[in-house]
Order: sequence, then structure tokens, then C-alpha cells
Amino acid sequence: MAVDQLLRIGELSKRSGVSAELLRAWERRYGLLKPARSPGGLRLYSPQDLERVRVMREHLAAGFAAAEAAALASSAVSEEAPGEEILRPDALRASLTAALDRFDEPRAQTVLDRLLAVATLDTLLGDVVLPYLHELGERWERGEASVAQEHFASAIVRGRMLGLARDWGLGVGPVAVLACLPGEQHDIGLIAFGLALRARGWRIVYLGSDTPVRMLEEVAHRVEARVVVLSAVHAHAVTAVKAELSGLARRHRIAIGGNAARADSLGEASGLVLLTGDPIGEAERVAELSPAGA
Ligand code: B12
Repeated sequence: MAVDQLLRIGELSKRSGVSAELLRAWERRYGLLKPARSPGGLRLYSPQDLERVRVMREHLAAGFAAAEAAALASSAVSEEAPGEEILRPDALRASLTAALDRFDEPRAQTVLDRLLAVATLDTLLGDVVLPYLHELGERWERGEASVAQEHFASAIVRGRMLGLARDWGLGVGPVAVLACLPGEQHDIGLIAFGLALRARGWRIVYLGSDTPVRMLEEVAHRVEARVVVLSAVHAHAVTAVKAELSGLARRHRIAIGGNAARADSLGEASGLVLLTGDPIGEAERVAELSPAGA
């Protein structure tokens, strides 16, 4: 560790916004800080110490008890690789939750930046972002997260995912057309699916929410789609247009994802491929059904 990166307690306090007394208490009680010693015996703190204090504050703000918050912060930021934190998906998910819950957009973006730096896309989506959204929905149902928190969080996560989607239409791989069925606004799962399919060499043509079925035929034909993947939460969004979809399925491969795909009322008999699993696993399945080189 370069000496010029080390901080005295006063500087650590200033940068972290935690008093020197409290920092010493956290060091003593929970071993949160691991200072080096100067030749004169002064305690010198590393950037990892500062990061652990930040993470500890986030967990405290999220309602964890101090000992628990310290344990999470210690496991999230280790000393194993100096200057580079070892980041664990569960700890980062807790940090993301804490930042989004208190409407802290810059901090949430920082956590997402770290994730992008250390994790594969499948891990980012499958182990952090999608479980986070699922959990957010459950907290919302139980009245533990407000509508404002849910809107704020889903807008940030969705925006970030669309940022990753830039240029997902480029290349020479097979084309998938993605759209939400009429009336459907929930498109985050579909975007995740598109990103995962892109990572497997496909090109994506994304039509977004609330797409009229009659447009699909034209687009699928124009871009020579290998598959059209539609998404909906409610099964009735599919049944309402089932006849049109069956017609379309005679000319193109049509798949349905999202919660609606699990409904008993939909059968494979309609000619639709039902993607009943999560977006990453189903992207893998679609890629295998129709390999990029084929
Ligand atoms: C974010 C969100 C919104 C956002 C959507 C933003 C956006 N652009 O997507 C907004 C605020 C717009 C919204 C609106 C509404 N929402 Co909403 N929303 C959610 C929330 C919190 C998260 C949804 C999400 O993206 N999850 C991430 C996905 C990936 O996870 P998932 O939904 O569990 O999906 C699983 C599978 O189905 C699959 N999957 C999902 N999509 C896809 C796509 C493909 C291709 C594949 C292969 C797989 C797949 O992956 C997941 C498993 O890993 C959920 C809560 C929840 N429990 O899910 C409610 C939820 C889906 N919403 C709900 C409701 C009721 C609504 C509204 C009617 C609320 C209202 N009164 O206005 C409106 C409807 C708008 C409309 N016409 O579609 C209900 C649906 C209940 C139901 N089954 O009938 C839920 C479940 C909340 C609840 N418990 O009440 N919502």
C-alpha cells in the first residue's frame, strides 16, 4: 500500500463523516478497521478502511444492528488484494438496497459500477439485480417499501440496464425481436433477457412496452428474426391475443416469457414456446434451441 494513500484518524473521520471517537469504538468492538502503524506509532488507515466505514454506515441506515452491519462491511471489503476490494454479490446487494432505499442515486451508481467491474453480466443480473427487484416487490407487497422507493429503484436499475444495451443490435449473430404484449409495462425482465442473449452472440431488436401484436409480423419479417420473444406478467395479456399469436407462430418462432408463461391456461399446443424460467437461464435455452452459428 502506497504511504500517500494512508489516512490519519482525523482525515478518515472527515472523509467518512463519522466522528473519530465512534471510529475508534468500531475498531475496538468489531475489528472494522485494520490500521497500519507509522514509524512513530500513529495509526494509519487504508482506502479499504474508509470503504468499510461507508458500507457500515449504509447497513446501519438500512436498519441492521451495529455488530451485524460491521460483519457485513468486513466481509464486503477485504484486505486480500490491497487497493482492490474483494466484492461479494450478497454484500453488494445489501449496499444497493441501502442506497436505493434512501434515494441516493450517486451511491447506487457507484455500487453498480463496482459490480460491473468485478462481475460477469450473468452474475450481475442473476445474483444481484434480479433478486434485488424480486425482493423489492415482496417488500412493497408487505408495505415495507413505498411506491416511491419502488419507482425510484426500478427507474435507476432499468436505466442502467439500457445503458448496457447500447449497440446490442450490432454484429452478425441471429436476431431476436423483443416486446411486451399490449397493456404490459413491466419490461425489466425482458431487458435482462435481451442482455443475456446478447452476451451469447445474438443481435437484439427491442420494441419495449405495450406493443401491438400486428406490428410484430412486419418487424420480424423486416429484420429476419430467428425468434420473437414476448413478455407479460398477467396470463390474460396472452390469452387476449392468443389467436393472433397462434397465426404469427405459424410463420415465426414465438416465445413467451415472464410470469404469464407459467399460467396453466397456456399450452404448448398454441405453437408458442413457453419460457417459464428466469431471464438468464431462458436466454441460455433459446441460444441452444437456435445456435448463433446455425
Ligand atoms: C418494477 C415494477 C413495476 C414498474 C415496472 C417498470 C418497468 N419498466 O418494468 C411499474 C411501476 C411501471 C409497475 C407498474 C405496475 N405494476 Co408492477 N411491479 C414491479 C415489481 C416491483 C418488479 C418487477 C420486475 O421487474 N421484477 C424483475 C423480474 C425479472 O422479476 P419477476 O417479475 O419476478 O419475474 C420472474 C419471471 O417472471 C421471469 N421473467 C420476468 N420477465 C421475463 C421476461 C423473459 C423474456 C423471461 C424469459 C423471463 C422473465 O424472471 C423472474 C424470475 O427470475 C413487481 C414486484 C415483483 N414481485 O415482481 C411488481 C408487480 C409485477 N407489479 C404489479 C402490479 C399490480 C402493477 C400495476 C398494475 C400497479 C398499478 N396499480 O398501477 C402496474 C401495471 C402496469 C402495466 N400496465 O403493466 C404486480 C403484478 C401482480 C400480478 N401478478 O398480477 C407485482 C407482482 C407487484 C405485486 N405484488 O402486486 N410495476
